[in-house]
Amino acid sequence: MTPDLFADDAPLAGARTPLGAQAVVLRGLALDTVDALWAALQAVVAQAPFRHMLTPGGQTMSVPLTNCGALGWTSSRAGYRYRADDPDSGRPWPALPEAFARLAERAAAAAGFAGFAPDACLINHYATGTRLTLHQDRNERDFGHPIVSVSLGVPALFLWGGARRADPVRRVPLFHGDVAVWGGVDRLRFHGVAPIRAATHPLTGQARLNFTLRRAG
Ligand code: MD3
Ligand code: FE
Repeated sequence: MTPDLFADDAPLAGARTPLGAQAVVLRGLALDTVDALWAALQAVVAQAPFRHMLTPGGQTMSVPLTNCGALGWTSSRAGYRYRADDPDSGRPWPALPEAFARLAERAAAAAGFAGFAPDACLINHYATGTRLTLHQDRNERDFGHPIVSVSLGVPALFLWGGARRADPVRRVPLFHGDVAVWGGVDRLRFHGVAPIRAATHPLTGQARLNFTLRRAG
């Protein structure tokens, strides 16, 4: 029989799932501020809608994205880079909402990274069947800063690899309200998201939203 990683409900809020020496999932940490996060997200998306970017190889990414904060992550035929303006509108990215910054600081501190002050937030929108292939996050200037990730909506299977692409991958379910923090020796681990299974969530419908808060500049 194939074990079903989503057979069980989300772990109790407050539980911690260690992924590495300096990487942890803080279960349900965002639940007490979801309404503020969701309202702020709607305001960001109204100014900077989700869009499909091209990979440097010319493929369309299956997961549309947008950004908020002083810097936003972009991909194009020219490569990956952070930039201060939205290439679709020419305007600065929407400001980083207070609710995002406060949660990021709180999560980072709870994971042992005191004083985290993000200047960039990449927001991914997952529809049923979409996925994120294994990759490293290495476009930020200083890998000494951690990254904080917040999951909302339908669950996902997070793929947690090692320092090399070919290293074995652990599958970790991520649920609505979970917050992951990784830095230090785990900062450059390969990771991805398995294809999203059909599901419905009362807040997000069929979608999963993930935002990653970073210190990019
Ligand atoms: C990486 N996003 O935007 S974040 C990305 O769910 C990205 O949208 C995924 O990878 C998403 O670049 C995953 C969650 C996460 C959690 C723990 C990690 C990424 C991690 C630990 C080490 C490295
Ligand atoms: Fe990533």
